[in-house]
Amino acid sequence: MRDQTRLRQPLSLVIGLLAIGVVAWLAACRTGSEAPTPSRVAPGDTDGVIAARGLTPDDVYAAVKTYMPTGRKDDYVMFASGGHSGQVFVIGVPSMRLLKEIGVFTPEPWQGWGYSNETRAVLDGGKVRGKSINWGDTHHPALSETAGDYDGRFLFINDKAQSRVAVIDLRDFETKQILNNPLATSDHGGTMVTPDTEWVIEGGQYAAPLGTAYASIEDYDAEYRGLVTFWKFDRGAGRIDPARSFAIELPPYWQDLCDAGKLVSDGWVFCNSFNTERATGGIEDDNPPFEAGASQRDMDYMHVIDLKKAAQLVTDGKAESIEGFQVLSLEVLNENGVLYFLPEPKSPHGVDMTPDGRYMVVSGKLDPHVTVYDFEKVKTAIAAKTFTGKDDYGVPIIDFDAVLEAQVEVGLGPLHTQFDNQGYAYTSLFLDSAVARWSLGGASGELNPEPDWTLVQKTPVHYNVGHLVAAEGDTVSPDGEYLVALNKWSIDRFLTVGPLHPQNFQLLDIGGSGETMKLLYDMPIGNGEPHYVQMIKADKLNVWEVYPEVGWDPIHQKKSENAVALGEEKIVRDGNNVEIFMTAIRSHFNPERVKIKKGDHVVWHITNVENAKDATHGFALPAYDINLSLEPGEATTLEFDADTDGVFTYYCSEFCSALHLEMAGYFLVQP
Ligand code: RUQ
Ligand code: CUA
Repeated sequence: MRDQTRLRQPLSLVIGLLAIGVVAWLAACRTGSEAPTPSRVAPGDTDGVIAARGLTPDDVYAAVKTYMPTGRKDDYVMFASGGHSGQVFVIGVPSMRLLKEIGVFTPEPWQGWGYSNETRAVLDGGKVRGKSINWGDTHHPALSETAGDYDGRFLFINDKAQSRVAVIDLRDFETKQILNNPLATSDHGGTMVTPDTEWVIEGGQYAAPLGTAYASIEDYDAEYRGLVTFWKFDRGAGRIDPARSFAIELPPYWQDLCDAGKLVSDGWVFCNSFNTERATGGIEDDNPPFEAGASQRDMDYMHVIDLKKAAQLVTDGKAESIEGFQVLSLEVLNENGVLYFLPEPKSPHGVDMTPDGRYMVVSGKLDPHVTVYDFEKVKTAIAAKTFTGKDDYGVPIIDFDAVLEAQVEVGLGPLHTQFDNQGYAYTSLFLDSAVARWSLGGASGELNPEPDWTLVQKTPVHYNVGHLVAAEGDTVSPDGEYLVALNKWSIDRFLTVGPLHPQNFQLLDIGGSGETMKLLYDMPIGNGEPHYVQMIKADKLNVWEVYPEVGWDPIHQKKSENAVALGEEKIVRDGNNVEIFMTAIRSHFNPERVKIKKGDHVVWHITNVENAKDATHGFALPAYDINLSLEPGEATTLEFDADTDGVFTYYCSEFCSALHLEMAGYFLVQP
């Protein structure tokens, strides 16, 4: 019986294949007169492909504009926040290829981020009240600047969820420092930098008692406070210095995005706020929900901050200490004329300085205009005390009409604005799902052939655009050329990958004065929700391809004290402490056998002694939750208690050579 079945199978297979063949042949006959399917276009027949795929001239233009022949490199690099992945994405423009994900707030095993002593120490810098937090909600990356222009040296990023900031060194694209703001539970308007990166700005978000102490929500007005923090950046050390950093106490509004002044407005900082209604929620107690309670007033307050004066007050010892952090109280701010409020319509979100530093552009989420303020007029109003009164916390309110330059009707749900090199601004319209291009007027309008402060054009994007970015579009010298719309979700744009949809980055061509913006590329982001992106000319980056010296400690950017040289491999036991000195080289670890006893404390130093570009090794150790990435020249240390006995094989987790599978060893833990 069994044999017969086996014989019958090939026969039925042949009959089946014949049947499929006949059907296919019939189908081919029927479609013979129609356009050829792509697979039947001869290789090299470009016109045939265009016809077969039904591409329009615009499609072909977009393809030609973004395609990178193999080996050719992108003109621009985007640094995108990774949203609630806690990381940063590095993307080439115009190809929109993902080049790297940088581990920041979230352990990232493939790059060994959070598994070695060195990287764990960086993550531990972001402990919140003694507790390790293994994720973040990154929002606003900020490239370091010199004289208001990107200098390609550092990148900063915030964690909205835990009020933290991180410093990334752009020589090796690795995170070097994470700090928790001890005063706040959340932030949003960070990170932004001042024109020479002396200060990294962290704008607040949800008001709470300073120092994260407890206070009843019934005591909101008296006990809850807003906050903007100025972290002092030490460029030489490549670190923020918390001891020289300070915050300013603010009324319990919800501070949002900030931008630093530049050129004529250098030394000043402008931050939006919403919920100046001081709604405290509580629908369960018949209070209006936040969304209604926080949107009642027609105007909220831009916070106009004299940062130079504030820093001087801190130097003069006028700050108090809360949770060990320097804070200038509202009283000190008011006594010394550091803080002013500027009415801004309506539930504002983005505030963006024009490239010449002359005008602040504000978008009110519930107002179809962008509102443009003249900084010179603001200075005059402050000097002449052209105020309409004070808020409940004693902060002077500048007369709106005295400083207003223009309002441009751009469309529904304006959020963020960037600039190009032709005198245009670009504002994202969340509700319209469009990008508005409008011309700058006033003193900024010189470059511009169009009339002042006028909407020029709107281009639909797909869809719900949040931030947008133009090439170097928030610096003193924007490049124009490319713009990317950061759209929330991507319904109908890509193959469905389940109910959690990717986000969509859309690349637009904005080169050419006054011409129509053209859509060039859709890029799905299948990881977190990137909020903001900055785009830098690629040739401004000076990135190492291998570490400068074998035995390098990337966290401290110098040769490691724990570097292990070839020939110096050893295992040293001192009581229950076992210290392993290991090298990695194609294609072996040395030693290949590590024998210890259960209960030993293990300190394991590994140095990748190769410095060829293609010689990264991994180090995977099962059951102990360890994976390292040892880039060429890198030295690292890991430490753990051997609390599990057994036989464990460590191996190299990067395919480094033909004999990569042989790059392994035995970790023998005796009971
Ligand atoms: S936000 S979509 Cu976190 Cu910058 Cu405006
Ligand atoms: Cu080293 Cu694989």
